[in-house]
Amino acid sequence: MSEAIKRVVVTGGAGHIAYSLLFRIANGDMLGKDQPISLNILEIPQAMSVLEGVKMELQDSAFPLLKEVKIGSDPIEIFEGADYALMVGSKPRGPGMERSDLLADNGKIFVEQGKALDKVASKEVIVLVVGNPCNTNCLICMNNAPSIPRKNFHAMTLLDQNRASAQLAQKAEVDIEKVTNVVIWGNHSNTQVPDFYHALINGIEAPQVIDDEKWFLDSFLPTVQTRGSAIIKARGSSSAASAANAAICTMKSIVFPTEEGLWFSSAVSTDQNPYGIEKNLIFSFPCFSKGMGQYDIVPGIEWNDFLSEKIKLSEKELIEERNIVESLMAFSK
Ligand code: NAX
Repeated sequence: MSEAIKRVVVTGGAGHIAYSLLFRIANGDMLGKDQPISLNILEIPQAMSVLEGVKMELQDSAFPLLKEVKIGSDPIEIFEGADYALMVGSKPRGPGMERSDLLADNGKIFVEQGKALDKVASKEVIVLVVGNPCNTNCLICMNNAPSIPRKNFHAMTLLDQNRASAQLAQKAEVDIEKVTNVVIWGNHSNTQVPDFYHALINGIEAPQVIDDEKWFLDSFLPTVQTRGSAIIKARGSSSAASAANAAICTMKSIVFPTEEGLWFSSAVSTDQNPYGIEKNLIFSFPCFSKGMGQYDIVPGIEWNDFLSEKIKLSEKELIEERNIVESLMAFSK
């Protein structure tokens, strides 16, 4: 028997990440090769002509799983019946723009889109926010969609996890699959904490395999934390294909069960977190999925003094971001 069609929303459909993302979703890389889908793609009116071109290319790819492509600039129309929403669209930081201006500007997008999800999406919709500052955008979106379970909101930190895994694999000269259990704690920003202490290489803790503390502190950490800027410097625009890949891997990790003993990083609601992080934030933790979007934060990972101190700094940054956008949310502290 064929599966019912799932409705996948992608915002920012004329942008760089979407151009890598849409074709892979349509090919079945995200929800599986037996899951027919329809794509609902949102853009601002000024970018609709580009999006028309993307739609034509999606049609010309003749993907067997792609049953319908709908494009538009009205979130209410595009989010109707959404089962999965990948929120990529946002404004880039312009010249002379402060981080607080970016937070406020993009925050407004996530007020409108959160309300639209609340009104017309499936009540089981799984939402992944990619557009930056993704943790706080996701917090705004979640707080403007009170009829959707707060657990269904994620912000993307799996690209950071993949970047960290790649650094470890290169240093240890092992295949990338031999690196597991990397956690990104906190914010998707320079304060993120890529946890090498609990990362495993061939099942052994990374510091036992790479006996070089100086490398971890002086090379590994800053490389992962500033990888986004390094890519902008090298290619003149920000990570796109690797970000699209991480978005697909994140949704897959949420939708399909996690292998016993493994975990994936995702920034999720702190409402019931086992690490004492302040409530009403979107914070990256190790997560374990039981399938169909049902996941838990993996408890019991011990923090040494170094991790504790860094994780608290990232929490502080997220509280500061929340303070800036407080007026965009109707939630009680
Ligand atoms: P682009 O500028 O190429 O594309 C963004 C698109 O969003 C544009 O086409 C724009 O018209 C559209 N857009 C703006 N406002 C919109 C709205 N209200 N509704 C719908 N669409 C809207 O950026 P791209 O390289 O695709 O990056 C998209 C976002 O991902 C950026 O915010 C970027 O910072 C963020 N990233 C997040 C990453 C993460 O790991 N979480 C990594 C990659 C990337 O930096």
